[in-house]
Amino acid sequence: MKIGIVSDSHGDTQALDLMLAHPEAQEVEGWFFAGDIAMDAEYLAMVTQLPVAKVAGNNDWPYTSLEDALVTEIEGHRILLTHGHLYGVQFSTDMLVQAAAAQQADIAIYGHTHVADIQPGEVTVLNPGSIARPRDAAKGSFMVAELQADCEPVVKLIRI
Ligand SMILES: [Mn+2]
Repeated sequence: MKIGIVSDSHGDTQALDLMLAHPEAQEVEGWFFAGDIAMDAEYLAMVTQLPVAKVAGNNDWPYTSLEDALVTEIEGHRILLTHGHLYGVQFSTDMLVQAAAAQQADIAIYGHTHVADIQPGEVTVLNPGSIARPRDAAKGSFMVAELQADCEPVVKLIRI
């Protein structure tokens, strides 16, 4: 199953539209939205009619009902989704990896830094970068990950 991973759109639904128009986005069966801002995750769910897992970012404080972290199981993988600001990801992903391991998750998805990151390992750490306000390139980015049981995820970073 292919999942889409996106973060930090910060209200720029045009960037989400550009992402959805990308051929790589066509095969996605569900989206993971790593926060900032929650309304954009709702927009994504509305226009795609697909399930969208979402968590609160540091700019999502009005959405008090949103979780800071979520664990989802897909194809034998356990995925921890969190924005990352509560795990010090500006400095290191060590705390995030520890949190994922504590939840028996083998994949950790975060955002917040607006810098794409792929770290293979016992816990595969993924940050799709920001779709709207990238700090690592001129163009925004998202990810598509193919998940199969008993296989490492196959991850593509895509710029819009
Ligand atoms: Mn943030």
